[in-house]
Amino acid sequence: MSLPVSDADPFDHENLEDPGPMHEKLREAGPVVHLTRYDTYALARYEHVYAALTDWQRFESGAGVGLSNFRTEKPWRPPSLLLEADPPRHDAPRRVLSKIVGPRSLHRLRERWAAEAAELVDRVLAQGDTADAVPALAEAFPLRVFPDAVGIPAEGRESLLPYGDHLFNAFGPSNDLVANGIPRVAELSAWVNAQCARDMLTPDGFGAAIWAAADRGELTPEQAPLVVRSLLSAGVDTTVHGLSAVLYAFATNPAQWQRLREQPALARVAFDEAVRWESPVQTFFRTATTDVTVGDSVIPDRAKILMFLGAANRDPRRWDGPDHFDLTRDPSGHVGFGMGIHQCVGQHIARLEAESLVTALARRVARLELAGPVRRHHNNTLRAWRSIPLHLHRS
Ligand code: OW4
Repeated sequence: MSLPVSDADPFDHENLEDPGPMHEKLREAGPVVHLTRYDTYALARYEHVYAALTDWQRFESGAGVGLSNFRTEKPWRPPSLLLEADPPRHDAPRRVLSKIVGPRSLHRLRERWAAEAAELVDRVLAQGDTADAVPALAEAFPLRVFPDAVGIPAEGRESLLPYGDHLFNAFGPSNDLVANGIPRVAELSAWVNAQCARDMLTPDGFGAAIWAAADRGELTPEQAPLVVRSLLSAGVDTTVHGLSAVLYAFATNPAQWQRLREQPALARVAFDEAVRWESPVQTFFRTATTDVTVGDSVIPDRAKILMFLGAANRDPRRWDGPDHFDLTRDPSGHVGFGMGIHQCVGQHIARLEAESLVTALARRVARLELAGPVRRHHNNTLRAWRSIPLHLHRS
């Protein structure tokens, strides 16, 4: 029995700025590595991350998917019925939401979102040939179309980003990033929770559809607002940084932009390749429900296990030239949306947002390149961006 150890802190600022070198060390150290700093077990190879994600019985989510264990520490908000639950509690909320945000239901949004994206890109281009892609595109587009689709009012929706930022920080240790979010958490949570009530939601949105499922007895009236909360929690920061990732990928890989321009239908695969390449959600924890043998090592019952989605998505054992953003590759099987019963229920929304925005840009912009230094935003869970200055050369 051997157990490789590491004193790396995945949540320190150096690793949040550039996790690549740490990912490589963890992958090379062995199938599982004890992270002594947090007494948690790291999985960083694709094979083992995939295996754990598809084994919810031994790698549970119900004790929380952050570092803290709900069975011994009170969670900072009532747990999510989706992310932080396992069967059977997870089943009804998952079934209801998968239908509401599934590919068939989203069809009615395609034309509207294509038009919104075209308008936004035209507005940005009208202001000149440079723009900061993070606020001007990656934040502006989801903040426009997603809350509308859920059915919440325009007022206050700027609270969604800082709420999500704190939520994703709170999956990590109680470090400076979490401390910085605490002063606003009561205000932001109160606002988000208020939007989940039936009478706050427009009749045609995802939120109203969740309440209609409760009326049909598919959810209890207590479950409905928490399912709406999941959409508002998971649906904004993730797509903002996913869109930032695909824009950064194109800005730094001009040949791939030319390929997309020649073949606009590549917009969808480009987004999945960017999700593989950047892994906007870098990590989630699971909790062992029993002693689990991985390779030659035993993860003890109750231990927290940190799943490095970003490391798995660049594991050279699974991917050829993993560090290249390459539209000729088939990125399917990436674990950027997770895998198994918890795989991102909103992934079709994210893909449709990306397809809409990237297609609108490809129609109008012949070339895009960085116009200055990029800046990351550090978050304990997200591979996030603060600024991506772009030169947009109109076609
Ligand atoms: C990535 C996710 C993230 C944050 C919150 C929730 C889900 C939720 N999925 O269900 O509240």
